[in-house]
Amino acid sequence: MRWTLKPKPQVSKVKALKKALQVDDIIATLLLQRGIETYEAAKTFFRPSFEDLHDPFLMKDMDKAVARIEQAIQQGENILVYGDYDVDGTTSVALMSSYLKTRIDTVATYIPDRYDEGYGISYKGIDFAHDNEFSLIIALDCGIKAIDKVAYAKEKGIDFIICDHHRPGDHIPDAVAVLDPKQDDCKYPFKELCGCGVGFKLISALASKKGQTVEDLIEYLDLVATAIGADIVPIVGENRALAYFGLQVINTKPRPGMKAIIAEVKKDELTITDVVFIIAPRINAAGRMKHGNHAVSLLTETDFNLAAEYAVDIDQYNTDRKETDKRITEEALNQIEKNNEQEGFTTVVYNPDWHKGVIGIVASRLIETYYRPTLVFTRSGDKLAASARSVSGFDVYNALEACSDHIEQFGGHKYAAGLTLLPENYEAFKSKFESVVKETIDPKLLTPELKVDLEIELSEINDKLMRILKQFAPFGPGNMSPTFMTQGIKDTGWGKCVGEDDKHLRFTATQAFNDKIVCIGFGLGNKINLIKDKRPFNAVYTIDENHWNGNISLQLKLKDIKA
Ligand SMILES: [Mn+2]
Repeated sequence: MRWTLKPKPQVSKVKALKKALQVDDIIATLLLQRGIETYEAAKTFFRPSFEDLHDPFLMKDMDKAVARIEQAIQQGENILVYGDYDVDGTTSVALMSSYLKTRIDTVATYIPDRYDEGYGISYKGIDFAHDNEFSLIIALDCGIKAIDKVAYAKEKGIDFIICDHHRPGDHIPDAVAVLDPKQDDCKYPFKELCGCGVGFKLISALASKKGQTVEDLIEYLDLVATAIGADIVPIVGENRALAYFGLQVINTKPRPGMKAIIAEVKKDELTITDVVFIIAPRINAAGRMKHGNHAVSLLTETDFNLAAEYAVDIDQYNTDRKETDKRITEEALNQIEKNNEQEGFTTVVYNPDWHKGVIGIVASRLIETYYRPTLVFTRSGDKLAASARSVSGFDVYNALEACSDHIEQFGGHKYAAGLTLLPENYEAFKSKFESVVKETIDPKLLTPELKVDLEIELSEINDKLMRILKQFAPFGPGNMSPTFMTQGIKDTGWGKCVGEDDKHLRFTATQAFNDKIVCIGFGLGNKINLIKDKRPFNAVYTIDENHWNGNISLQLKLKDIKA
């Protein structure tokens, strides 16, 4: 791993912030690195408030969206809430449909089938709407590129409202309203909402017309926080407040479906990391292994006993998903070896039989072995479909755009995208993608980077520091858990490998005479030689609390060590 120390802020700025906040160098530095320079900014950071949320009507087309929905409610129209099958999509649909049902009965939901219909708005979905006399479709977490489909719906007399956060193409669909803060001409002050976040802005706008405030919509924030975690959007600005209050809902008063998912988790307080690793994979498993409708049913169920039954099914889908992605990852790794493709700038693998629901997860797993932009293809009807994942700092969406001659359709973000192409174009695409990445990637991006906020001494670690660091949460992109580096650490002599296959490393570290602290290094068992014989080494870590037998002690969670 490549350790990079973040630049230190100007000394004068550190001094000023220390004085304004009455904090020490470490805290002032960490805050400045996160762009927090004043007392006011620090107050917003440490005390998230509903006042941090922007007026929803600053978003382009919000007034049109609200007017059209109010009209539908007044005239008793049938409204179809349509969303993607992943966590962001299904939470968005759960949020929008349950809010609308407080206003009107004639609301239904539609999640496309991942295999039969694929990503985004489908003709089948529009035909369903037409056959069942829906006159308004609200699309969430998809739709920004659905120009033909929105036109098709219009011919059939069906209006569209689009709530999306994916990057727009050159043209936008001819919908009644297109809410997507990533449009260049949308002046909304925060561009990094997830799809569910855009949906939340829409229900906030609708509620405000009824004299309600955001505080009246708190019950929906467990969904928004889950989508923020799952969609890996930056947890800064408005997302920080939404995630903060959403976690409070998850931890105190989650909706029955959410409560059913976390019933078995033995933890006092769930964090965004828990949302990402416990809640999100289960919700996602429905769309991957069965159908996204099951996730919506779970998240909108008001009866806990029924929700608990749904949760059992969802848990089974998740177990199936785990087995499937493990097997396919092994097959993909074998394919890379067999074809002698360990070198090069990209990983591109294909097998017609691979399960389409897990190819994105497999792409992420392959990056753990071969750290480079990765595409995993499978067959989808008479085309090939792929999930793309990238390495930190490299924009895979742009790379795909440069290969668009060989591609039928593509869409997504900087680090994750999807595409389809014709089987006869696969080889040409594969070599083009390799050459595009080779020409455009900065070679240093091909070694994983470990970003370090600050170098400190072990003697500077204490309960007071930990108390303040905890208030930096919720953590996520844009506000990662503070990561420190200390040089010249030694093991006190009892360091050992622990866990299955001696995978992990555990020892007590000391730097000077009295500063002893327990260290745990997950996956670092193979580095035991570095700490033997009390040789000095350097470590990168986060500071963590260890709860044991009612006692709380500090420990270092190691990310890497070097001689
Ligand atoms: Mn999304």
